[in-house]
Parts: sequence; C-alpha cells; structure tokens
Amino acid sequence: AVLSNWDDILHLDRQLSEDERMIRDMAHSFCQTELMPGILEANRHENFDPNVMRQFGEVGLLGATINGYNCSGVNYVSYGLVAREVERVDSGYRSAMSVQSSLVMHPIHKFGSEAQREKYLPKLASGEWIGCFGLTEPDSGSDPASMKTRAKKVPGGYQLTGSKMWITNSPIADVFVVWAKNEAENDAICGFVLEKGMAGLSAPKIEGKLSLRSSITGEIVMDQVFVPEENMFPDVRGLRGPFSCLNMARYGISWGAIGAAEFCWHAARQYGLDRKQFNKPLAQTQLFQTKLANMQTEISLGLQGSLQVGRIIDSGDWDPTMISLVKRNNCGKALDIARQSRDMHGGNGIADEFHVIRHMINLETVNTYEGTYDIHGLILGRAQTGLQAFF
Ligand code: TGC
Ligand code: FAD
Repeated sequence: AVLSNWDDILHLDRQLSEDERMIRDMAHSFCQTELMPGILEANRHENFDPNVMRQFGEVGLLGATINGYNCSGVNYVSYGLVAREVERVDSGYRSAMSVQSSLVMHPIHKFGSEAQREKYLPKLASGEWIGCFGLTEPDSGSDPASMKTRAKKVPGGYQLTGSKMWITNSPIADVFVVWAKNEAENDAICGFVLEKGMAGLSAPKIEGKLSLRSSITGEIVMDQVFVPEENMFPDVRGLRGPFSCLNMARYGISWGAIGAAEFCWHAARQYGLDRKQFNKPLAQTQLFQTKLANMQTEISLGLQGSLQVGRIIDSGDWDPTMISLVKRNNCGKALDIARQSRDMHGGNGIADEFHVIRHMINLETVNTYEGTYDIHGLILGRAQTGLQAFF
C-alpha cells in the first residue's frame, strides 16, 4: 500500500498553524486555477501578462508581510508557503511576486519616508503599479560594491546616470528602486525611487532568454535622470540597504525552488507509475525508486530548513547566514531534482507539455540570481572561518 503521507513524510503540515494552512491552501488553489492553465503559452511566447500582477494583488499576495497600506500582514512562514505554491507553477511568476514584495515594497516600507509609503505601497499592493529593483550592472553582478551608477547632487534633488542589467520587470515597471553611489556623500550607496516617464529613463527588454521566459527582464538606462530629493530613501546608506531586501527575497526563493522541485518529483513518480517498459512500470525498477527516494529526502529536508528559518525570522532573532544556507542548498538540490526528473521522463521529458524541462531551465536562473550558488558558499565559508575569499 502507498503511505498516505508519502509526499509529507516529516509532517510539515502538522507544524503549521491553522492560519498558515489556510493561506497555503488558498495560494495553492489560486495558482492551480489562475496561473497553471496559461503557463505553457506564456513560456512558449516569452510573455508576461501584467494582469498576473493584478491577480496576485486581488488575492493579497503582494507585500503580504507588510502591516497596513492595504497589505495582508501575514508572517514570514506564510510568505514562504505562498512562494512555494507560486513556483510549483513557474519560477518566473514567483520572481514577479518576490521582486514586487521583497525588493520593491519591503525597502519602501523599511527605508522609505511616510510620504513614500503612502504614495507607493497601496498601488503596488493591488498590482496596479509594477515595481523593479536595480542593483546588478553589466560589469557588476556578484560584486555590487563595484557599481558605476552615480547620483550627482543638483538643486532640488539628484541626477542619476548609469545602467542596470538583468532587471526583472523593468520594461513594464512603473516604479524603479535603484541603488547608486552618491557623489555628495563620498560615494555611499543610496536608494532612489524612480518613476516611469522621468526624462532620460528607459528600460529596454532583454530578448532571447531561454530561461525564466514567463518573466520579463530588461535593463534600466539612466541618462542624467532628475530624481527629486523626496524620492531618495532618507536613512539607509551602504550595501546594507540592498542586501536587507535580498535577505527576504532569498528566503522566499528557498521555499519557491522546493515548490518547483516538488512538481518535478510528483511528475516523475506519476510518470513511472503510468509508463511500462520491459513489461513493468518504470517505477518498479530499483534505479527509478532510489531516484524518487533521493528526491523525497532532499525535498523533505529542504522544506524543514526553510520552515525553521521562517520561524526564526518571525521570532526576530535571525541572521543572513542562515538564509544563504537554505537559498544555496534548496536551489542546488531543486536544480538536481529537475534534471533527474527530466531524464526519468525519457523523450517526453523534453516536451514542454510535461513541464519538467521548463522547471529545469528556470532553476538555472534561480540558482544564479540573488547570489549564485558559489557566492552563498563563500558567504557561509567566511562566516565559519572569519576569512573572506571573494578577492
Ligand atoms: P560586505 O563587506 O560583506 O558587506 C557590505 C555591507 O553590507 C552589509 N551586509 C548585509 N547587510 C544585511 N544583510 C546582508 N545579507 C548583508 N551582507 C552584507 C555588511 O554588514 C556591510 O555593512 P557595513 O555597514 O559594514 O558597510 O560586502 P562585499 O562587497 O564584500 O560583498 C560580498 C558578497 C559577495 C557577499 C555580496 O556582495 C553578495 O551577496 N553578492 C551577491 C549579489 C547579489 O545577490 N545580487 C542580487 C541582485 S538582485 C536579484 O538578483 C534579483 S532576482 C529577483 C527575482 O527575479 O526573483
Ligand atoms: P558574475 O558575478 O559575473 O559570476 C559569474 C560566475 O563567476 C558565477 O558562477 C559566480 O558564482 C562566479 N564568481 C563570481 N565571483 C566569484 C568569486 N569571488 N569566487 C568564485 N567564483 C565567483 N539583478 C538585479 O539587481 N535585479 C533583478 O531584478 C535581477 N533579476 C534577474 C533576473 C534574471 C533572469 C537573471 C538571470 C538575473 C537577474 N539579476 C537581477 C542579476 C543576478 O543577480 C546576477 O546575474 C547574479 O548576481 C550574478 O551576477 P553575474 O550575472 O554578473 O555573474
């Protein structure tokens, strides 16, 4: 007989509160009914429908951890559970949600003035406005301290010049959170909120992505863009600003990547039960079963890790190193699982109708953005030796 909880062998479900289960179940049914049916076409045609953001807004999934400003005010465990459900469908949709929530709304809430919060948060929460986050540059990825984008003090505000690369949502963004070196403050990194339509601001789309195709990615090009004083984050200086946003997004990704891996695991199991070769189901072979056992093990342990980090974040006593651990582990494991599942589907595994190759290719990006697998390894290495090995 099949164990009734084969897909939740460590009883994650029992470790959740009633509210957390309710939010997870709501997110699951929203994602399966509203997002899953359109994902094949969105991926094939490299299309992100901005309406998806509005749908996220309608069900309260944008900036969900923020209290007030029309946000849901849920805890970080719930935020993680939602990311898992969204990424079970597609990493690109989780990307759209996590950029809006963790990289745009979170810094406006945490570092913004009250006027900035009131102006931007409600419209970002409803999905009426779309946000993006510009840290990476063409010559500055893993090493954001080397950024070239500059803010020059001019009467009434700042003039921003530079370019950002690989920016999720930028071609359709209304609100741009951009990090730049402030010449007036000895090149300290400062955050600015730019708006679509500002003179000198453009955001061309990056064409030809073979990964994360349901998400739109672009550049942010700034040619002497005038940004009024009141659009600068008043109190945050240095890399602590952008990194504080990344902490929350990376935590969400640790859950999301496992959601994608779960899809691939369940699909491989079902495929193995349905498909016969040599007169028996593929799932009745030793190789197939140990592969499924490996998937089950890594997924169960990965979820426990993210749940524990979520509980610690909710208790307030967290530090970024634990987030590096789960981001790195869960992305790396999810990518391995997706590759295995693709293989276990045989030739069908390369057809998009079976979805696993889409997850596999998406997870290549997820393993790279928000700090690559190796960069998180170096963060963990530095934290246990006291020696930095970046340069
Ligand atoms: P380092 O000397 O380590 O630190 C500089 C300052 O920052 C502080 N800090 C942090 N603060 C809060 N949270 C963290 N996680 C922090 N990490 C560092 C640190 O305390 C220090 O503060 P202060 O006041 O003393 O100056 O900086 P470093 O230049 O040596 O950096 C090292 C390294 C490699 C760890 C870092 O640069 C890094 O994490 N690189 C990866 C870059 C990255 O993750 N980029 C992500 C871009 S955004 C993105 O990918 C979005 S994709 C979204 C989607 O579509 O889902
Ligand atoms: P590099 O830093 O050039 O790294 C290349 C390789 O070298 C990697 O394997 C890396 O691990 C390795 N490496 C680097 N340094 C070291 C070292 N010291 N020791 C050993 N190995 C090292 N950025 C944003 O700001 N906002 C966004 O919204 C955003 N969205 C993205 C969406 C997509 C689809 C993609 C692909 C990227 C996105 N990014 C975004 C950028 C992303 O964060 C960067 O791609 C990532 O941080 C890696 O930087 P890089 O591409 O410049 O690679």
